Amino acid sequence: MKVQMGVRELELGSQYLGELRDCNAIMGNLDALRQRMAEDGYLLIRRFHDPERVKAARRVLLENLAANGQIDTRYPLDEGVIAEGARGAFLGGAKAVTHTPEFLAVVESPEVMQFFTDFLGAPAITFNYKWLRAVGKNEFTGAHYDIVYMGRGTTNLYTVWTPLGDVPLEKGPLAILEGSHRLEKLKETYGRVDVDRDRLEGWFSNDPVEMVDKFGGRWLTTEFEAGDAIIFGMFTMHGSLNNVTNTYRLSCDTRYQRADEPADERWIGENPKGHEVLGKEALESIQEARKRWGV
Ligand SMILES: O=C(O)CCC(=O)C(=O)O
Repeated sequence: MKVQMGVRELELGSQYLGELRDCNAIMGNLDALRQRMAEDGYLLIRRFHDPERVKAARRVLLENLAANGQIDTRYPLDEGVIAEGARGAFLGGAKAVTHTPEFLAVVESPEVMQFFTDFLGAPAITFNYKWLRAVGKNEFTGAHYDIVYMGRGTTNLYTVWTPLGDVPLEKGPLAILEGSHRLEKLKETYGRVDVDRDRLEGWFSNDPVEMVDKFGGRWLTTEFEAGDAIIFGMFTMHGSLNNVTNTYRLSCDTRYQRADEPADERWIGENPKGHEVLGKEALESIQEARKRWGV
């Protein structure tokens, strides 16, 4: 099967694209989970969340998109069909959606918080700011490390990527570059960036083939169902396949860390201030920076 990722078409099962493996068989074994995270740079957990709660959060988001004229109302709302001429929406920090009981019941559920308290070995907190995405047709996320967006506190910080509904390959699920959390030169260069301080765009590449040819490994992805989630660290290179459908790919990404470690001040508190520069000013192109770093 062929899929689109950034500027390339890739064949699933080729040297460029394989399948993520889930860790459900070792759930409950903390040592094994920590070892798996160290080895793979991610944990794919099927039914991490209650699927019914995910569906309720999905509905809240779809109602918000419909109220903004972004849904084609000739189809059932749950299908999330994109209105003529509408594009994707980034609703990061939009508390009217991200702080509804339905949404918080997924990303701040007692089960999720307990998972991180156990995994991290101390009481866990989550950033107040939540990243929420309705990805439109032919849209995708370029390859990046999350540290460049949220590296002012502890690096012992984890992302949970939660699809809000089923995300088959054609809807543009998340993809991870195998072994990228061990690429020391990349971590020492690109991995030291703070997009706001350095006024640098955050995506490292739109070209998944270039990344594999240069750094090795394969891109790994899978079909997600409502309730599934993938957890990864700050130095795991990831992006998404392209959404090639007429329906939105809905997902959120949220962050978790130990309460007793410093947190990036842009993302916590009652009204997190968010990025200082990204999205507000022209930034240096990553191509220039990559030449300087030699990566
Ligand atoms: O959902 C996406 O397209 C990107 C998500 C992402 O970059 C993240 O979870 O850190």
